[in-house]
Amino acid sequence: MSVQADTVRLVEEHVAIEPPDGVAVWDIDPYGDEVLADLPAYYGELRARGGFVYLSRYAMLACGRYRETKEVFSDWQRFVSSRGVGLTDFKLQKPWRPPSIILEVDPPYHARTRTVMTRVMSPRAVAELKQAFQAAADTLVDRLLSKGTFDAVPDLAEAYPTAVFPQAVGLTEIDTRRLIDYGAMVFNALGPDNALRRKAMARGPDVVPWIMEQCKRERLAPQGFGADIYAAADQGEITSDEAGMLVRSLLSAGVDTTVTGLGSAIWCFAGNPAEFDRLKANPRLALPAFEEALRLTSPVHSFCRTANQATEVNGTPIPQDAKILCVLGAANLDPDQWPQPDRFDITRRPIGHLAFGVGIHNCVGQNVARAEADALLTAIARKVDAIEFAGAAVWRPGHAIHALDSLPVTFRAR
Ligand code: OVM
Repeated sequence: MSVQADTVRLVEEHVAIEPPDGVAVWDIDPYGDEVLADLPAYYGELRARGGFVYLSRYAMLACGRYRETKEVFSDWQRFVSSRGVGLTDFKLQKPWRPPSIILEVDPPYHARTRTVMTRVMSPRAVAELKQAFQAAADTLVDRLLSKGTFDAVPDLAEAYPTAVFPQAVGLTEIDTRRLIDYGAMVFNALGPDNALRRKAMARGPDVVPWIMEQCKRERLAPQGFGADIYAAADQGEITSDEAGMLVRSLLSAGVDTTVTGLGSAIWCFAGNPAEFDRLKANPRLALPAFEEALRLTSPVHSFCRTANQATEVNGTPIPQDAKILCVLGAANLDPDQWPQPDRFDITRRPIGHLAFGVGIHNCVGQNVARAEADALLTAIARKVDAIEFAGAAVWRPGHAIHALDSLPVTFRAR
């Protein structure tokens, strides 16, 4: 009886579709504790069931094979973002916050905001931050070496991006906890209204007003991504309200994601000491190693799209209005795309991985993320002789983020 009531409530937030012909029906909850506790196992089962599966609990589709996931993500005309990239269809239900004006919009409007953000975080703009990023990485790694054993989630993965990214944005008040908790809200809000989402959202009254305040022009330093965004408003490219919303996007997408990617990269090296030896022998592998860690661990494991028309993908009919859960983490481990997909190989150079997405909405901050990873992994390659597990790594359930909760490690000095 409660199952029935629950099912009805869950599909209220988007259009309930019928299972298309030939698509396997799967009665799991992809946002349930068991699935989120072991994502790689779920990825394999999802791919094995077909190019698409019908999730009966949510009356929606999911895909996890590389080919289909890439096709859905690549076509913004058929698979729109303006109806939300989580479970909620913004056509049917009001989102929890005003929609992002870059992520949750379609062309032609999207091009206006995207152009500004692409320029603000261009390779040239990011190159100017390299020295500061490297100095902060060197300092942090020295501090961690003097500790020896530490939890790499708070002490490294959270500590590094929160030491460099808020400064790069130009925040004048830095509150690590609120920045991280806002990310948890934004990403967990993409899933259903379950205990996990409610726990993240409970931080809202404290965190949201603080975030919105930091997006104001008068709060931002005269130099940084924030100031550069407001300069675009001065040029008449966007309005100053839009500038504030784009700063909000930086704070939504720029912290949790990099925290997660860097923590997972350390996990990859702790579990693959021979690959760490290769990095030490050639610190220029820092960036290719980070790409491979992204492919292997997919910090953003899933995002949705909504079919704006009836269509077909690789022979599967897709009904109009279908929500599609695109499981990027599964596509990044698809054995039809990646030889020995579960192997961490820092010279693989995994071109085409979907960890930054693909298509017009692909990560606009990826140059910043890579610069952070390059600085940190280069410092580690130069200064650390060995990375060893000092306890069990624990993963944290997330509706869209696949992150470590705890990673006890020991750094041995070179
Ligand atoms: C945003 C944004 C962008 C990318 C990811 C994200 C859901 C949010 O513009 O607010 O996380």
